[in-house]
Amino acid sequence: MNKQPIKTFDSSLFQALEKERNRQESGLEMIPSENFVSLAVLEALGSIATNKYSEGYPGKRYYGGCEFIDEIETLAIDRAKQLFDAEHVNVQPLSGAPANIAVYFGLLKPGDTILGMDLAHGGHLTHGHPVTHMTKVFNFIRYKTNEAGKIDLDNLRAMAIEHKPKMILVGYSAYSREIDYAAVKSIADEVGALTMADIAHIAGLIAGGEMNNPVPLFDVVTTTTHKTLRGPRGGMIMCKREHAKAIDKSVFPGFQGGPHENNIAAKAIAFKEALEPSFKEYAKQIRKNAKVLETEFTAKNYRLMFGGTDNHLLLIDAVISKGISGAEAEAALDKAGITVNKNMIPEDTRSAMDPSGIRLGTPALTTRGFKESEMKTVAELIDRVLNNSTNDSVLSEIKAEVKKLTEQFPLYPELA
Ligand code: DSN
Repeated sequence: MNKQPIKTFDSSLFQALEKERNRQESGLEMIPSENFVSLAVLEALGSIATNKYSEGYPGKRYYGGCEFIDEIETLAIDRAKQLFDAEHVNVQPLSGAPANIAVYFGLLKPGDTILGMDLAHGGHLTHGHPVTHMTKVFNFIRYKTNEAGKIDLDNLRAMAIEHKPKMILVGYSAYSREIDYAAVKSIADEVGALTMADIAHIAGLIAGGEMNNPVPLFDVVTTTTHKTLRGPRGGMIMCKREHAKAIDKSVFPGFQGGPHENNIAAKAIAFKEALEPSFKEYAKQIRKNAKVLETEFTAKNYRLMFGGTDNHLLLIDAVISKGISGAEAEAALDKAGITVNKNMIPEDTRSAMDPSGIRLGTPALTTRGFKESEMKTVAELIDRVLNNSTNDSVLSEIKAEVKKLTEQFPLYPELA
């Protein structure tokens, strides 16, 4: 077995990792689905739990030697149940897309209709975008936000009555408003549909008590664990007891093989962190920081989709706001050390690779320690970038300012 650390064993990989560490340390990370995990989460990810095969579930494995792996997985499950008030939890999904696919196959039959939100209106690829394989198996009908940027519940009800879905799916990737789960549940009950929420983006805000929790109400709720929840890259399914067997069978053996137990160990750590009182403060601050951006960009006459934000993210029309495309805005911000992603906006007339919008969020900067005053500075920096998107010397100057700002909030001094 190799006994050398990465640094001496593989200088090519070491240098690439160091460059990425420096990028994370010296830039403003504003992709709303990204975050920075604790050293304990990193430690669990790099632990010996990666060595073990453990197909099955705690107490019912297909391999020997799983008694301690069972302890690890049970800790993750119990903590997730406590965090979200869940009846049943499966922590094995490798990420959000596999979690969603496992739910579709676990609770539905091929050909069944699913009512999900359109991608350009804030939905997710796995909620029925035609480029995904799942649309060959299930009949996805996609609803949209209205002109006011809200989910029109009357229209959702009319669509549910017309299409008779077996499942109504809420929970979004670029939608910035709260969701009325009770109203959706009542529409689903009226047409005999199951309810599913994909809370990947807002799981940390729900765990921190900052947003409505669909888990006690809905049939099934999926999430990733690496966004606002601030855990390792991975997925999770929470459901009512009556669906537990179908969901577990669908994840394994239906869809996946051996679970990644190092990852599940890291989920257990992240859930313990999310149960600490300080996590509530973090969740509150994420929203306060997003509100500062909303206020600052509104004052600068930006076009904010959905009229602003209730959560951690903003979707901005870069074309109307600044006369440049989302891709141009993303590229200019990148040159200045500010990372966001280009994004479609509702009724976008441009393509997915060169859409009209940019999506930005506050979780990673909040983890870093940014509060309201720093967010005001961040809004100023972004505005200057977008006003000078083709002026490389101004963008370099801003990059230097970004670096100075980040130096006041070191991320992983222990790893330097
Ligand atoms: N890629 C994630 C996001 O950025 O929202 C969703 O899968």
